[in-house]
Amino acid sequence: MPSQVIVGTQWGDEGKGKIVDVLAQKADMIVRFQGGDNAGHTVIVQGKKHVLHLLPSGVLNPNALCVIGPGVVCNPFVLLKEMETLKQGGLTCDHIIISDRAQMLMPYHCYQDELEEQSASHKIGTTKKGIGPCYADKYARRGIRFHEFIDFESFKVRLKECLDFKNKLFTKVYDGKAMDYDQMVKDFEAIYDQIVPMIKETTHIVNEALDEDKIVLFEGAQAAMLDINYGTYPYVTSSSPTSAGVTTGACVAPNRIQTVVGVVKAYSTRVGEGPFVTELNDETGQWIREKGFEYGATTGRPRRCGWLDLLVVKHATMMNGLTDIVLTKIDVLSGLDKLYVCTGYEIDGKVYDYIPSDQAMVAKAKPIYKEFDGWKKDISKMESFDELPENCKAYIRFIEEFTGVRMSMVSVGPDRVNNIYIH
Ligand code: 2SA
Ligand code: GDP
Ligand code: MG
Repeated sequence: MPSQVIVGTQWGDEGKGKIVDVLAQKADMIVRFQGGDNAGHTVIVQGKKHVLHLLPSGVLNPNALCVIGPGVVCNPFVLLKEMETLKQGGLTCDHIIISDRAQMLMPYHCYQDELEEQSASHKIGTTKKGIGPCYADKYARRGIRFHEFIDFESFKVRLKECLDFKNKLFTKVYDGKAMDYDQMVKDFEAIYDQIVPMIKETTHIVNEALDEDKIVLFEGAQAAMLDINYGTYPYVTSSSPTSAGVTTGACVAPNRIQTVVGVVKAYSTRVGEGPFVTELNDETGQWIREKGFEYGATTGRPRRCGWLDLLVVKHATMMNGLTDIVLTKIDVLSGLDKLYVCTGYEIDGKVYDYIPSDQAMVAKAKPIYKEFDGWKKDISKMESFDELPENCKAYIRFIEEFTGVRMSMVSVGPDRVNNIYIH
């Protein structure tokens, strides 16, 4: 299908980066439409690991245009560092463009994120990459967009205005330090020549590619439960990491979206604060963390681990209009005697088959589990569905049945080649 959206269905880190890289091998264009360098997408090709934050995970295909779309909050310093790392590894970076409408994530956004997290009574557990403050400025209409960077003299005036405002906030509200304007101007001057040639009007580029039936991937970062409207608010990120986010974040009309692939991890993880109904604060949780190497790809934080919550995946199915599911990391579960999948919540004696909006209620929810027998065999080298142990097949089929979405692929290892294609 020419237009494919790839989104996370849980709390992120489902392995979207790996799946986008696989699909990108046949794509003409890969577009990021939300988020920023809070994302951590790991791609492994022939044993070599690449961790991407701002760059689309399809960047390893040098023939596909990589677009940092209008809905992204882009820290230009981080972007250049990431490109530098790729270049040092012998990869090309001349196929990357930034939307002139994308928000510039500024050094003061990162500092604000840090100060806000420090002083908050209810910490969100952000990545401290400045994401929330940058989106807040965007919607307060005081953000700086990339097209404003091109005329450096007027950019300096905007920077002064914005920094004066932020410095008042830092020193008077947060008891923090003022940031130095002259130094910031110098830092931006130093990256000007590298950034400006990448700034383009991307909405036409993307829509023209769709007109020409080119294969365009829209790569979501974070996931459904971190969605600003429909996630576990306030413990969410500040964007819409869903297929709906593509329409506003990449300027693509809803009727142009054909395939929506939801990436489902075979168990649940979450980084940061907020309710997590199937969390395992025990040896099994620890076992999954170590076996699945569940540590933040951006911050290195240990991820909280738990059983698969199909209420969460069902919620993601509805809000994204999933046409396909790709299941990842099921190889991690090999070796367990029993596995559990959550099919409902019990809250104050009442059974819920959907996720309530009030997080205080979700925090009280008791998971209703369906039990599965485990399997012992290592499945990470298997190449067909038929080869999988029967108990593993039953687990997979139940996910398909419960969500009503066809499973088109099962990922059984982190490398680009560790996949079982089903449909
Ligand atoms: P933010 O920084 O404002 O977006 O944080 C708000 C919440 O969103 C969560 N969040 C994430 N959750 C999972 N993975 C993310 N990316 C990194 C990774 C995270 C890391 O791939 O591992 O390295 O820690 C990501 N980005 C944001 C965040 O934890 C907050 O709950
Ligand atoms: P993303 O944010 O959704 O792109 O996911 P991350 O890259 O943050 O985290 C997923 C982790 O799981 C990475 O370390 C991947 O290399 C790894 N991974 C992806 N798919 C699989 C899989 O099927 N099996 C195993 N064992 N690891 C996987
Ligand atoms: Mg990640």
